[in-house]
Amino acid sequence: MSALSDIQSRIENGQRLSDSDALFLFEQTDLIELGQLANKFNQTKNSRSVYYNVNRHINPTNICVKSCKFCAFSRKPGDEGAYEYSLDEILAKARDVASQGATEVHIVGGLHPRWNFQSYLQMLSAIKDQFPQLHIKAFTAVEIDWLAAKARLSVAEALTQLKNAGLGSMPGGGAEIFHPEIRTQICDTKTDAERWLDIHRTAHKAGLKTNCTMLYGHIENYSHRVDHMRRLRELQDETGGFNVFIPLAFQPHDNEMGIKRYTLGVDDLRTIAVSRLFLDNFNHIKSYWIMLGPDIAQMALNFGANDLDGTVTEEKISRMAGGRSGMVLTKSQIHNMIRKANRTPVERDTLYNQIWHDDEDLRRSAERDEHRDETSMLLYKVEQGEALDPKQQASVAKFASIFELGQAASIVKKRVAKSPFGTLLPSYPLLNDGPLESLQASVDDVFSNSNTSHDIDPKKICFTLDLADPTVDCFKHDLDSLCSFISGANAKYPNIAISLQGIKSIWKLGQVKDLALEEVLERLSTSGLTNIESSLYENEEDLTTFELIDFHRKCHQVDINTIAKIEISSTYSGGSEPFWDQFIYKAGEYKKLHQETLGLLGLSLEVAAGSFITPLEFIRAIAVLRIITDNIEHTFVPFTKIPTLKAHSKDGDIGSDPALKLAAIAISFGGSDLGQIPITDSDPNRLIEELELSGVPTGIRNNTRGQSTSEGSTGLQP
Ligand code: V47
Ligand code: SF4
Repeated sequence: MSALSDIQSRIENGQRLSDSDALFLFEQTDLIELGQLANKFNQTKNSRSVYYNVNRHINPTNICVKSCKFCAFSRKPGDEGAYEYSLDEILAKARDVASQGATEVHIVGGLHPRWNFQSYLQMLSAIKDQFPQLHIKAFTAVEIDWLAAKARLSVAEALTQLKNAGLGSMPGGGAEIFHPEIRTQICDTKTDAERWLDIHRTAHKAGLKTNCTMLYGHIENYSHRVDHMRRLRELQDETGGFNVFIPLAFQPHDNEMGIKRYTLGVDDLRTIAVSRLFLDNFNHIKSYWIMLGPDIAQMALNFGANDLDGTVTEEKISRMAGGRSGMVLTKSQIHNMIRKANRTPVERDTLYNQIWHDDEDLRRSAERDEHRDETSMLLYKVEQGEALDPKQQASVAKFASIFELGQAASIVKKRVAKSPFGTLLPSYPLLNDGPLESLQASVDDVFSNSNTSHDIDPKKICFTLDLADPTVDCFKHDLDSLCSFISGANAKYPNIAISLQGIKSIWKLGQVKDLALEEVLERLSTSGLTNIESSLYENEEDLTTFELIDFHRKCHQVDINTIAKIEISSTYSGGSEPFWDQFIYKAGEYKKLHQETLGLLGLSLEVAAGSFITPLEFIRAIAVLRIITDNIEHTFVPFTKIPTLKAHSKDGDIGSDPALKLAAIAISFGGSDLGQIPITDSDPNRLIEELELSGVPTGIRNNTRGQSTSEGSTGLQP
């Protein structure tokens, strides 16, 4: 029995995981297998429900006597940016949120040197008096420790007084990483692990429920995370007082540790999944969208998390540390995220009592479950090499578990893609609206390496000429110049890879000269062109599927390979399903074309303009496409077109691009190629590093002359 199936059978028998099991899950388990286990375990506890609440965070002050090294939020009195709200300001925020139907205020802040215990009691009782409907979840164990010490009270006495003034429960902050090896390095003067746990023990004994957190993704390793979670599990065994566990993804701006990297998306999902399996005595695992970003937070709902926190207005702690999420999600945005993860939204209060759910959602969930046996059986057939008919394809697209889809897609990918890698292609966009000579000069520049902004072997670069790029003008109406540029470049640099992009534009090239498309393509082929792709700028919707397929067929007939774009669409209304039937039809047509011509290098998945497709649906579409087109080598997932939910990124920092978190996941679920990475405005090495750290072997596609074999997994060094 493999180590994983041993763990699986122990989980099924209700046995608890050991520290070494958890380490194994972190370090050695395939992402899909781990997710599947955690998802199943979560569903035994919470069925399909995903909880959220309507709340507001209030951070009354950022003035703090401590100087935790990871903290970008705190200021010393008088520092620029230091603030403290008056009681009236706090009440105004509470009023605002109460009027919007919130059920909770979440209050945490710095350890203010001058605020005394009485002022905290006053804050609680004023809020409770004016807004009795609000549950007050306030003050981390670190704040309680500080307040009690200042008031010369025992923790138990301080908690009793705070509870009497209106405290309803305690949030989970301040836990960071318990292990002294790490704690002494990141927050050495803060309440230590034993005391943090003891304060929560005391709160539980006083009848207060509390939450708990773990700050990960800085200098800790997996065994520190496991140690942290084991201590929480032990206390939960003792008291049962924890509501929920919340892994907090480290936000890397302005910290004293010199860390600049955001957590990896794959690591976020692993952490959620392992915590779900290891913390068997916790009912709830929170996918905190403020720190994960809404994209990963939504994915996490299939990896063991069953709570999205809340609508959260004005959260400053992660925001000041580079948190990329907008600070507010509306109720309907939260509903959409949950529904599009095939889950049922349930509004809860702080203590997880249900406030609202929709019977229609429950009905839809039950309907999905009814199809599960059928879709498992269908995907088993796919794994065995059988093709499904379109009706069966639609059934798996709509109802199969994302993990079974991903597993089947990975098996198909292994069978068809010549290399096991996730590949990408450094590209040099030829942007030129001047004379032909200057375009040739920019190719010369790259080959002579006089352009020093990259260190990539020019033979590995694909020169892209996108006829639909609005900034490129030179060849739009001039087939002769285009052909002479291509043949000139080929003569000078044998086997140079030129990718001509823009199907509608190539079509038009012929029309302005009254040439048949066949003739245009013949001339391009004769000049040495081997590769045509869809343009990222071009929306192909005014060409019919028949016309598009015919275009590709004609290219293949003159020995030009193509990459076709396939779009997944939906109406722009949150709850609606993607239009799977259309997608499946188009994918099937491309499959037939490739059977006939063998000319497709791959299909490139994109979201149609005006559609609302969430990352989970996009990942589903990757797997569906991989399964249907099981005769075509690549499923391209162009990195620059991965859809992300509304999220902010800090200017110019590729590390904060939410798509980076999704790239490795896309490859794990059947994508085989991340498309072209323009070396002029991003750094392909950064993406490769990200993928490799995520455990996805990655290579550069060797695209000289359109061949799509990839090589090596060692980045871009020649
Ligand atoms: O204790 C500080 C963390 C915590 C950073 O109980 C950082 O429902 C990431 O505890 N990157 C406060 N994290 C937030 C917190 C919390 C949040 C949401 C819900 C609940 C709950 C609790 O934030 C701190 C610290 O661990 N933190 N700086 C940072 N740069
Ligand atoms: Fe102060 Fe909390 Fe920041 Fe530490 S993490 S410096 S205790 S506000």
